[in-house]
Amino acid sequence: MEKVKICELLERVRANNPLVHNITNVVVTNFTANGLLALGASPVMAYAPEEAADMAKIAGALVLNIGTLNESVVESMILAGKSANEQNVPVVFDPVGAGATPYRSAAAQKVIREINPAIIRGNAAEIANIAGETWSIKGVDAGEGSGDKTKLAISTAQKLKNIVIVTGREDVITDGKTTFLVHNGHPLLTKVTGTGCLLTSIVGAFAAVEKNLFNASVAALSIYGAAAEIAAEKTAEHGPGSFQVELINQLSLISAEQLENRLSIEKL
Ligand code: ATP
Ligand code: TZP
Ligand code: MG
Ligand code: MG
Repeated sequence: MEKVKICELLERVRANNPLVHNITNVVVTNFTANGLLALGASPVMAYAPEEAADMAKIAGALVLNIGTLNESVVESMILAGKSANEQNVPVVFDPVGAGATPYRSAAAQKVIREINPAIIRGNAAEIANIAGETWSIKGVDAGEGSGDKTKLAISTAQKLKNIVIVTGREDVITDGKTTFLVHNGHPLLTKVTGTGCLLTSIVGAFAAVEKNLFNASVAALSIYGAAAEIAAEKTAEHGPGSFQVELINQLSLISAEQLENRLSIEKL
């Protein structure tokens, strides 16, 4: 994928200000809304079963995240997801902590079974769990594991017939046939909670403006990683708190020129 295309998609998000409906977790709600606003998208969080379907059908994308799930949230996800599927609104799913408890794993399976997420984004342990493979997990954080993340992503995409994104030091994006690695990013992203969740919602923002969901995903991950690199450089003398704020700043400020110099993507 050309760097110029990635820059063009960022401009499109900023110009179109797409509505992104998030049913997400209580830890990351504010951070996610501010990150989407900084990027140029328009976030809305709507959880009530009474309105979830109506909100999903007017959104540019629906993002489902099971970070702090309960029965009501799962019910809303299914209602919103079915509505989005009917209206061809792309659904992005973040199976936070799948594999950590049986309840979480079952909820992730239910979402995948009853609705059709176009894109699934998680750490290696979460993706392994939804694919029925084993990987160590501690709460919502991926264990190091010993498997091959690229093979895991490709086999999961082939099995589920959608785009699979496995993040970590390198990010893998695959539809089961074509696979890209994104090398952008910074270790400080692992020291701020919700950076994975925000990334999933940012994938939603790009999916809202680009029909080619594979290109939308590559753009989202590489821009996010590049913004994190700049934020880490600007706050090098400080800690994760300053980095979190600067990441929001850079999502808003990052320019096409900066992206040209930083983007590090690889087609396998
Ligand atoms: P976990 O809870 O296991 O941290 P997560 O859902 O928060 O998972 P991550 O895999 O941490 O998601 O991915 C979030 C962002 O952090 C991605 O942009 C990813 O590229 C980046 N990232 C994660 N680990 C590193 C690392 N060691 N170096 C650089 N970037 C990283
Ligand atoms: N507990 C439940 S959801 C959540 C925590 C700490 C946030 C996880 O965020 P991320 O982006 O997966 O690190
Ligand atoms: Mg994390
Ligand atoms: Mg996560």
